[in-house]
Amino acid sequence: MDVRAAIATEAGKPLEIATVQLEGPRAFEVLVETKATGICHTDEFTLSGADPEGLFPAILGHEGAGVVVEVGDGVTSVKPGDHVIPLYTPECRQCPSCLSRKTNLCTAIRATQGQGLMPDGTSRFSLDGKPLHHYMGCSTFANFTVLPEIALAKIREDAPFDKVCYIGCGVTTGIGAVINTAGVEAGAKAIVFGLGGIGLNVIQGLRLAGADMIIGVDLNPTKKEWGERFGLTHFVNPADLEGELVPYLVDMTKKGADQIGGADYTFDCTGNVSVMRDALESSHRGWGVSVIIGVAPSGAEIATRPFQLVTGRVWKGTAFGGARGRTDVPKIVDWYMDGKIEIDPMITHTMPLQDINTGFDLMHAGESIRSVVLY
Ligand code: NAD
Ligand code: AHE
Ligand code: ZN
Repeated sequence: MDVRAAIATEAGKPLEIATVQLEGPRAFEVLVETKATGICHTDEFTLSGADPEGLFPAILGHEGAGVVVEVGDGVTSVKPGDHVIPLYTPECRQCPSCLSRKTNLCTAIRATQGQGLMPDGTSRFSLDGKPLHHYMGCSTFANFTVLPEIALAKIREDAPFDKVCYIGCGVTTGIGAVINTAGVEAGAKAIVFGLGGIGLNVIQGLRLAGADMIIGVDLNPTKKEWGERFGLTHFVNPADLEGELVPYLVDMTKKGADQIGGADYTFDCTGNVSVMRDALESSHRGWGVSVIIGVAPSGAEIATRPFQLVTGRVWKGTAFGGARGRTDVPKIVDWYMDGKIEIDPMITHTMPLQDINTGFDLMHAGESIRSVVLY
């Protein structure tokens, strides 16, 4: 069938809107009509050429919501008409990783997903007979897409696509990093570096967990007000400081008898490796946990003095907030529908597919939190 898509033709070039061909679903695959998709910084990361796994030409997009149109042989968990959120971290419930109960990183189809292919090693998308790569197993920058059954979370039908698409990445990543990865307890002190589409969700996750002190760090001064809308208690712009950032943050967290200072939990939501170091080193001696969420460019490496870890700080990372998508995503949709978490104010811009490059421009300019493409 013919579908409308935004094609990443090569690194650093704007997406090209075109009609491309999409084959129907094969066994254990599902054809989905995409109704809405967010634009995440990771789409920009891959489009920029910084992603070591980046492939071109490809149809990017991994933060969508839509409706099942057709299912392939053997599909049992969804049927035409079901509302779904595509999962870049699938949940097969059978692979060693899923069975371990220690990680959400299902390995059932990771190898082919990283090659921009469906699990049978082929692509469903093509243009003039030449294959186009899938992206993160989702390719939501097309009005129809094909996914493996294990990469779809079935959600309630009254949830609005234009809002819950954000649960496909940003919301789940931010809130999940707090709840699943860090395990933040009530009364904790936390620092969030980078208050964008992910960092604001970390902040609302911290509020949900009952954190007492939530410090936000961002170079963009407009992010102070943004953070405060979701529970930020203090804001620091490193550009306004005369001295070093880490001692300044450690000082802020000193309280009463605890004159060592440092946050119980810190989160990197920038993808900048020197920020990751600051995040680790501003966590508390003896027990601080620092969670890396941001993705860093090809070749980048993190560094710190081993002494930072010897003295009890823990460096962790998280993908998709540690969430098991088919199990957890429908619950997060319920949290949104029940008013436990906010999404609407973070969706600052919407646009038709035709204008998707404007969404990337707004991100570069620091003007959007989330842009959502409506089909
Ligand atoms: P965004 O562009 O919306 O926000 C980034 C924020 O970081 C901006 O507010 C920016 O001003 C701030 N920032 C940049 N450099 C900074 C610095 N040196 N110090 C302080 N603040 C700085 O991006 P986003 O969508 O929120 O994504 C954030 C990161 O998380 C990206 O690297 C993205 O690829 C990654 N990500 C990871 C996962 C995961 O599963 N691990 C999921 C989604 C996104
Ligand atoms: N391909 C990159 C890494 C990109 C990355 O870390 N992706 C995250 C999701 S970011 C969503 O916005 C992820 O889930 N990683 C785990 C996985 O299996 O891909 C690189 O550096 O190679
Ligand atoms: Zn994302």
